[in-house]
Order: sequence, then C-alpha cells, then structure tokens
Amino acid sequence: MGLRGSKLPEAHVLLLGLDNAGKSTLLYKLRHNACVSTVPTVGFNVEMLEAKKNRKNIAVTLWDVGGQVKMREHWKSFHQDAAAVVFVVDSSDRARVEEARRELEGTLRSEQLRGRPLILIANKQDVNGALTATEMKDTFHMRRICSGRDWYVQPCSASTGFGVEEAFSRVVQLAKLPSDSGAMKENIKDTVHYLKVSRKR
Ligand code: G3D
Ligand code: MG
Repeated sequence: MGLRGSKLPEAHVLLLGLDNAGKSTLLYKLRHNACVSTVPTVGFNVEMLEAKKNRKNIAVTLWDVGGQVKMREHWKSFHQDAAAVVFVVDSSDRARVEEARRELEGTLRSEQLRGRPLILIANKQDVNGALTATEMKDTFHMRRICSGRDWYVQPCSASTGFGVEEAFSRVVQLAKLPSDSGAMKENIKDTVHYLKVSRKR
C-alpha cells in the first residue's frame, strides 16, 4: 500500500540537486500547477501523482529530501528502491555548474543506483544566458557518466512551467518499476516512519 492508501504500482523518484536548483519549485509546479514561494527544504517534501505507463495507471512518488547533512545518512535507503533519479540544475548559475556536475557524478557512483534512469533538468531556462540543454549535456559529460543507464536532458523553467509536463512524462516513460509492484519495501517504510516522526519534533 502506498503513502496515501493507493494500491497502484508505485514508482519512487528521487529529486536531487544542489540547494537553490529549483527542486521544490518544480515539485509544487507539478503538483499544484502553481508557483509558491519556497523556503530552503528542511526535512523533505513528497508528492504523489498518478500517471499512465504502458496503458496502466501508476503512482509516482517524488521525493525532495533536501540536502542537509542530517538527511544524508537516509539517502541510501531511498536509492535502493528508486525507479528513476531526477537531477535538477540551475543552468543560469554558471559558477556552480562544476559543483553540480561533481555532485551528480558522486550520486551516480552509488551501487544502489546502478542502471537507474537519470533525467537531468536544465532548469531556469527563462533566465538570460542560461546554459542550453545541449550545453548541459556536454558540460555534464552525460554520455560518459550515464553509460549503462537511460538518460535524458530536459530544458525547463519550474517557475514559468516551461518543460515541466514534458519532464514528468519523460520520468514516467523511463522509470523502472520494481518487479514486486505495489509493495513498499521495508527500508522505505522505515525511512518514511523516521521522516514523519522527525518532522513532528
Ligand atoms: P531548491 O528546492 O532546489 O533548493 P527552490 O530550490 O525550489 O527553493 O528554488 C530556489 C530559488 O530559485 C527560488 O527563488 C525559486 O523561485 C527560484 N527558481 C526555481 N526555479 C526557477 C526557474 O525556473 N526560473 C527562475 N528564474 N527561478 C527559479 P527565491 O528567490 O525564492 O529564493
Ligand atoms: Mg527545496
């Protein structure tokens, strides 16, 4: 059973990236088709959306777990059951592109993420001078760092909504559903419990 009682097959999708990349804005835009003012994520944001994959309904749970050191020890359990990874980059912040690239390369080294599809979001395309999707593909050496997995670079503006639906469709298309669909694995359950408890504190 899923987070909100859904019995649909679930795809857990990790929303990762540096702080200020636009992860929370993207999540809100997808969920509410609205722009809300975000605050740096403390704890986590999670949204479940329904989608169709191979003509079947599925529940896509998007996890924006924030970048705090406190959360990092919990990332591994998320990795294990991830159907896809969405890595959001502020393509207008050229000064931090290298930092983002290193973070992504480190993330993809995780054994638990081996073979999981990666969707790179070239966010903030509405800002003048932002790197284009093609420039991002080259800068991030996508062909090299994503060998052995499906990948796609999606241009996007989480605040205007440009490319947001396309990004979600791409995630659904590439997501790998667990063979025991519908069952939340124990480690995810434990982590959800931990997060709920720690959020109440
Ligand atoms: P994060 O969750 O990855 O840390 P946020 O990032 O979603 O909190 O966004 C960080 C800042 O970037 C926010 O601005 C947000 O409005 C802005 N932002 C997100 N996506 C876009 C986009 O596509 N274009 C532009 N121009 N800005 C975007 P503030 O000023 O609220 O900190
Ligand atoms: Mg955030």
